[in-house]
Amino acid sequence: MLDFSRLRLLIGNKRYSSWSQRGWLAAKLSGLPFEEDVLPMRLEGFEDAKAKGRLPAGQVPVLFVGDVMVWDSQAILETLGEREPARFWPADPRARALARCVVAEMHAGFADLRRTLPTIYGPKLPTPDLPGAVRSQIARIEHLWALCRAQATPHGPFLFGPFSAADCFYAPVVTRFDAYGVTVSPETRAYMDAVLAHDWVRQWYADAAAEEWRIDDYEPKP
Ligand SMILES: N[C@@H](CCC(=O)N[C@@H](CS)C(=O)NCC(=O)O)C(=O)O
Repeated sequence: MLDFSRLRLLIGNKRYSSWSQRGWLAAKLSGLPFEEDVLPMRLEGFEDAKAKGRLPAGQVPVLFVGDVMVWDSQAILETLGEREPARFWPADPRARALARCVVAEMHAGFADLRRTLPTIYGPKLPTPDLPGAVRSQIARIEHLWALCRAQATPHGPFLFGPFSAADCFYAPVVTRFDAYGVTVSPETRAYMDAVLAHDWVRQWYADAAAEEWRIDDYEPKP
């Protein structure tokens, strides 16, 4: 048995860490109380956590469920989702299979997009030149979101209706599209606006804005 009464989430800087945001949104979605430790990347606390074995893959996020370590965003989603399946996954088995596919595709893919539009929560940036591979990945994501919306319940504006596991994984894509002013369809924009207006996403931006750490390599170049 896992002790879900003792949850501690280790994450990176909210300004820069999209994988942390996925784990954190999953923790919020669980509805369970959790403690969060922000370990600023490239600074002593992060290195110290690595040295002490608290970041087994050298990366964030890591969720401690009691004394059990879960060290990857998708594993965190699955672990919390086992405890609260109705909050995480659609009730309909076809929609649920699709939700698992889109989460897995996000976790495993879209490397060109992630490289070309690096995560940053706060500034609005000019749209860079988008290579063909990135444009294809954006089109693929818009297609996936449309597939999900076609199977969504009427109970909400998110991928499957209410905010769920799939939204935890695509919120950091929404925020990227928004930060870099990526041109999208009106349906995509409506989904993005719903995500950006969600309380947890707004809280993430507010927390990111309050951070003082800056990593030059991750800041936009003039
Ligand atoms: N596959 C991992 C990826 C985690 C990841 O890349 N985390 C980045 C932050 S967003 C990290 O910890 N980087 C550590 C570093 O750059 O030192 C997951 O899904 O959790």
